[in-house]
Amino acid sequence: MSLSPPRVKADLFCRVIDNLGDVGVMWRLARQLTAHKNWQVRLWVDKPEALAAMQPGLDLRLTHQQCRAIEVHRWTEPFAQVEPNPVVIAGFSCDLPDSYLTALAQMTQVIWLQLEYLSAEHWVSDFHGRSAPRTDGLRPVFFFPGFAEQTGGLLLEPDLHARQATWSHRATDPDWLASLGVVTAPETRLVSVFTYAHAPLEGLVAQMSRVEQRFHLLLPKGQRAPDLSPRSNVTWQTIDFLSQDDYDRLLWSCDLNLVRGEDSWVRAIWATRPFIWQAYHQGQDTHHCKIDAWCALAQLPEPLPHLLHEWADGQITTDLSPLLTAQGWQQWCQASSQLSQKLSKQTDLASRIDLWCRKPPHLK
Ligand code: TRH
Repeated sequence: MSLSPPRVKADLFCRVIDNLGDVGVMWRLARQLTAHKNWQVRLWVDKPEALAAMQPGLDLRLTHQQCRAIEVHRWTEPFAQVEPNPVVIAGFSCDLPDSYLTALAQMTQVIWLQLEYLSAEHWVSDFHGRSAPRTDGLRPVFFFPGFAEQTGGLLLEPDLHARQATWSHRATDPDWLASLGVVTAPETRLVSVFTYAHAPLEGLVAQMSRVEQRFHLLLPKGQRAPDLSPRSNVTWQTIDFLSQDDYDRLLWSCDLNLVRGEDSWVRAIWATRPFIWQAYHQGQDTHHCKIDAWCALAQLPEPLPHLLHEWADGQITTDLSPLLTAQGWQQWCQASSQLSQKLSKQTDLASRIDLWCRKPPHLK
């Protein structure tokens, strides 16, 4: 008989600034801690509407509810009078409510993690785990997800690869794709498209149209459709915005995934298929440093490194066609699969957070 470790009670906070990554990451983390680590999670989210898009069944009329064994609360101001839980995680280092912090400062044993943005840059290893003592005695710890052992790791469910293998074994279920309204001719490469509005989709489609190969693009509702002149070999359609679980299935079912931001990027890595990541555009070329770091780590086949920079900025001149031919494609598939396997070997983010909170290391 295996004994569960003692229950960890935690408050997770999420402000939906823009886009969906904030709540996407925090929901995934909440689910993993609850399902696999014996945590009891209270998730405070200021816009549950964003969560409802990826988690069907959430009732937006309620101020709080149980969903997948997680207590989901609408985070309103002024903040509810609640006794804080002994573990607190601020998603993307969002500010916590003043009244909550006052109550937190009166508790004797508190672990407060500021969960930061994901980046492959080297400095992340140096800053991960550092804390910043405050005048009220609280010591938030900066917890950086990342790709190296000295970071917080990546979100990866322990059973993800097994589920994915079962799925792929069924040759990426045509019935399931048909239930989304997707029916394609044989030998067509399916492409999932989730990019920022300025992604140069037309440029990519123009390159695809020069290859002897059929492509079919799947665009979730809300995604800008490419301005396509009729092409014989490149078609596209809109599909519903999917639940997070179905979005994973979509990534496993497609031959090429266009992803962005943070969470879909990581999911595309686990999907083991070729993908093109669009970094979130930041001022002062910050996103270019992130792309450089990612390309150095991932050892992407040429000409992807250059293309990713252009792709993020919304124009492509790089010729991707060498990777779209049969031989180049094989190379790209192999590189994607190897990368996924390599990164899967690391301890995942939820496990590292769990370990940190159960056995807090000496604070740096
Ligand atoms: O929405 P994003 O652009 O979010 C980004 C990142 O979080 C980035 O780090 C942050 O700085 C910026 O916002 C403000 O992309 P991301 O991170 O991929 O999040 C999208 C979420 O939506 C992810 O959890 C997957 C989910 N999703 C579905 O559940 N179903 C779908 O059909 C699609 C297309 C996405």
